[in-house]
Amino acid sequence: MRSLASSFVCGALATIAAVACTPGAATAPSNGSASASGAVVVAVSLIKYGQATSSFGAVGGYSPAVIVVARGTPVQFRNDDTFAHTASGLGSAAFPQTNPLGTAAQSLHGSDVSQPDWSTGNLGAGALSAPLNTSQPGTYFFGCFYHYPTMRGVIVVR
Ligand SMILES: [Cu+2]
Repeated sequence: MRSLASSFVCGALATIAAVACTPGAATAPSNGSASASGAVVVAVSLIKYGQATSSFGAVGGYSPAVIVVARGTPVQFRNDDTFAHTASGLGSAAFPQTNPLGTAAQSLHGSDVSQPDWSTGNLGAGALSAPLNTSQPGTYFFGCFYHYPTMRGVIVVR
């Protein structure tokens, strides 16, 4: 079980490395944090990462949109668009039909995905979010304040 989770994380990191090497990609975040040690970085783009199906329903706007991590692995979000997004916890056990996020999601809230109201806050072009902890195993639904339900995904902490 542990090795399965580890290989998934390594695969995800390899994907991220490939994206980071894309010519013309933003090299420095315009705000936000440095990469945390061992963090899984989720790429964010309404344009690049289209709708996909998952066992949780439609997802999109994040790559990967279903993020599976071993407990304790930090997760960060990097905006690959030229306009703002957020990644914000929905605090629900499934995707709501309409956007439940209030304007509070536009500012940084919480530090762990197990907190129901966590949010990266506004991520400008190229910005990297503060690292979020994954201290509790569970399934955490999240979305973008501006673009839900088009932009949404799931963090699975094992
Ligand atoms: Cu968005």
